[in-house]
Amino acid sequence: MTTVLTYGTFDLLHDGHINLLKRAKELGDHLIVGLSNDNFNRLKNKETYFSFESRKMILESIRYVDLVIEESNWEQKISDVISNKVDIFVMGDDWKGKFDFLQDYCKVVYLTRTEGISTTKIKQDLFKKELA
Ligand code: C2G
Repeated sequence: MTTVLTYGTFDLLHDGHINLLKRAKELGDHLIVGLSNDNFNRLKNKETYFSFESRKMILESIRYVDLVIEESNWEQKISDVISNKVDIFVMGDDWKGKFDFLQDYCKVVYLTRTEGISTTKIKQDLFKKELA
């Protein structure tokens, strides 16, 4: 069995997130998502609309996702890779190079981001609509 691991906030879920999860799953048989908890999002300067519990429930309903674990800090990736026997670590290429240190433990793959969509863009577009 090939286990794949990725991380993210996955707030206001959109097709860019799904494209990433779909392609990550296609690299193996078992996809684990490290979901940023509310505290860690504050560390990442990310204001989320949905709580960790809501974002977790939403992710667990996606056919590509087999397990959701909690992401609470920047330092947990090596132990997550080891304890979950991860074969492939995947992130969108906005993170290209940032996680190459994991190559000592598993394959590292950066997938192209989906253009034209982001949680920030959704919020900005909705705000503009509100003003119109
Ligand atoms: N993504 C994408 N295309 C988009 C938007 C996001 O492929 N248009 C990908 C990102 O590259 C990331 C994943 O979807 O791989 C989740 O994106 P975010 O929720 O924004 O995650 P991020 O805040 O980048 O968290 O420790 C790593 C961090 O937790 C990554």
